[in-house]
Amino acid sequence: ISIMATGCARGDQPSWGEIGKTMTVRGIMKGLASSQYIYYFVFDTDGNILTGPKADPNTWDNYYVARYDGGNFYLKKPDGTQIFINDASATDVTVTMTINLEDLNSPNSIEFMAVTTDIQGNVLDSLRNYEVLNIQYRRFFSFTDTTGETSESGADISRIEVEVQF
Ligand SMILES: [Ca+2]
Ligand SMILES: [Ca+2]
Repeated sequence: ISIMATGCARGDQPSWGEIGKTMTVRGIMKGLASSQYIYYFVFDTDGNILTGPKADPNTWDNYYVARYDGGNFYLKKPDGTQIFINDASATDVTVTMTINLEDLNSPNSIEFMAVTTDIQGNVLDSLRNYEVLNIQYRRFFSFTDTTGETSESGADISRIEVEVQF
């Protein structure tokens, strides 16, 4: 097990193409995904499963925040830097982002939250609670979300799937 942290700043240059571990997150909505909404996947990698992201975007300063926003995919880091997520899509009812785990500081576990908002930032749906992803031991996770029934079905999270590729 490597415990070496990649602490050095690498600027804003994406590191795609490196051989490494990636994690694909799929958010499956009830209706068609749309650029009328912002889709967030939030990752807490502090190693403490007792803390994790809540639904309120104003509380995410210490987390890695991936989002689909205005047709582009971004990953914002706790230090405020932001990179593009190039391996991502929003097709039909599914928003998919593949993230290099090095860009999350190579965690063994992640506290994960998914949230949708409108363009103004009002939360439309989220998971009921954050989910703990023990990616050291498991490669696939699936969560059904039965909360957040909204007429805005494109923002109503139905299921989240997370797959780790080594
Ligand atoms: Ca935590
Ligand atoms: Ca929902």
